[in-house]
Amino acid sequence: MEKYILIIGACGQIGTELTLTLRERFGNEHVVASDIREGSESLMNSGPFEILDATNYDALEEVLAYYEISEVYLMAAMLSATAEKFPMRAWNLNMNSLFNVLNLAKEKKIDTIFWPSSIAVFGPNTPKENTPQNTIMEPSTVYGISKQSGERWCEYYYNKFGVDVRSIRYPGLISWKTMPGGGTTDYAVEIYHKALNQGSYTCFLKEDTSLPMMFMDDAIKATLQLMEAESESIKVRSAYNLSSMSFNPSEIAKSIQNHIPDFKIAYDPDFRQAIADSWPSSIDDSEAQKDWNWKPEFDLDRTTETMLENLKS
Ligand code: AKB
Repeated sequence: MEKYILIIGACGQIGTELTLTLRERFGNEHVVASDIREGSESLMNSGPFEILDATNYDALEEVLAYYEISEVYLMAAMLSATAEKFPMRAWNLNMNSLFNVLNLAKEKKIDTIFWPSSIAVFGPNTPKENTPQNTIMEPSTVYGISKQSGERWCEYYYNKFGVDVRSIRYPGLISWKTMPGGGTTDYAVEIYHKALNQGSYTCFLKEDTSLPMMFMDDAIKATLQLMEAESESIKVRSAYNLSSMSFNPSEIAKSIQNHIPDFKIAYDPDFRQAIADSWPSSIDDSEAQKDWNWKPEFDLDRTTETMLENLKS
């Protein structure tokens, strides 16, 4: 049977690339993009689009019925830096949108859900290096608290109601098609834009702050691999650890200097430093490797090459 897919938050950093990839794979008409605002031309012109607020249960139910949707990717969220400024708005968006899709799946109006978690579920008491799948999780940020609660609810809906919900703890994501917005790892995208446009960048994190990161192509590949895996092989119903590389601002600057020798970086840490300090610096993703054969393809230098090449053109 042909399936119809809904992407919520389709105009964001992950949503845009996910929508375009799913449209290539399943056909444009089979992938409905939705967001609270319109997105890039390539997204708007390649298939159906709906203005949709994911916290509005009735509106969501209507879109599901109209397009006969069976699979939902809920990518709408307020990220770590913005969530610290608007805690209640972040909680409302991040939790109520999730409850809406979980409850609609419980009512059998959705078959499968993808919901993104984050390395932000970990906190200052979590082991920092090679952070295991199961460990101390005491997030100290608004965003992290919402993601950790979300993970608990996903696992609960799976165990209690058989809802087929799947999730990944994304690291910081690096992409050239759409800018990220409101995250702590956003510096690793901004730096490429500034390197090309201005030849210099002032980083809001300290030079030795190492964080787990991933190039977008790997993140999309992982997401589709998880969604295509047989239900029985998915042993983790909270969210999977996922890893490809870790680096700090001085290391990404050096990687850029291999292509733009005059590139200069300065450091002026702000409130985002405390968020970054509370997160792991590297992640153990052996469960994802074991359960659905996860293997990344992009390291820092390949990421730098691809980012500079695409942003230049
Ligand atoms: C953020 O920085 O808030 C996000 C994340 C790590 O989930 N990119």
